[in-house]
Amino acid sequence: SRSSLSYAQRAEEHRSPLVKKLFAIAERKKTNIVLSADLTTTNELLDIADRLGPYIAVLKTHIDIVSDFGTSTIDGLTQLAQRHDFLLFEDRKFIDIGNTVQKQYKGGALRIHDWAHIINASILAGEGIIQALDQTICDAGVSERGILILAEMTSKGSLAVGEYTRASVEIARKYPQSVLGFVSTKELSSHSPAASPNEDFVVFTTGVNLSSKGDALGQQYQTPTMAMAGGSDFLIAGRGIYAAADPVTAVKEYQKAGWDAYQQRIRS
Ligand code: 5IU
Repeated sequence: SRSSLSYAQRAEEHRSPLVKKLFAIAERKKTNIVLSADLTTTNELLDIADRLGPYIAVLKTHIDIVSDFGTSTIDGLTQLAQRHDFLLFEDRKFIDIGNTVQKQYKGGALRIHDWAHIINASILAGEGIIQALDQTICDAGVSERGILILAEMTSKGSLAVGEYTRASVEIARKYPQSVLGFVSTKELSSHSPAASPNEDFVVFTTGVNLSSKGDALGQQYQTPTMAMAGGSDFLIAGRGIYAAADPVTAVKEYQKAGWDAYQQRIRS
């Protein structure tokens, strides 16, 4: 099955240039870690991106929490992404009607389409939101842009389950040009009857922590090993890394745990 293939094998077969690039980065740097860099000033964000950049495949931002956001934030992130060979993922969680999300994505104060390789969106509003974002991506003609559908969430009592999660997979299948895969706790699609043999969605998993089981506000964690065994491809970790006493040591631990679990999976 898909989860026993290496990133290199999947890169070869994949139709998306962005996914090819992502898998190539993972192989080059031997990392499947996505740093959730939830820092609130440009200096802190760029400093952590510079120090941890060598050990991660993707940097995930919440750009609207950066209090002094501006051109230097975007320019800095873009330069660091090039220097350290990682992609940028803006965790904006688009959720409005198609017409509105196009404006939020393409222009606005945050100019997300200009700099973020990856964005994510919820299908609460129906398929139109994905159609709208897909249209923006296809019209812009920039090949390195893609969407992850939020098929599940890690917070306690999440309503993104069951039929909702199944609908996420069905909608994803209709937009192969722009939908790369899912944010979910586990692999979702390969067992479903409609899966075509060469379908290969990428699974990003949040709520990954080596030492904590959750936080006081409903976050629920699994370990890198559990997530990779469940078919995750990229592990998203925030406080477990950036809030550690020594973030560089922490990111190396997560990198090793994620890579060991990946190698074990492709061997079995
Ligand atoms: N995030 C989740 N759970 C989800 C989704 C996104 O935690 O289901 I979708 C985000 C929130 C935060 C990061 O930016 O991932 C997790 O951070 P910690 O590793 O610090 O909990």
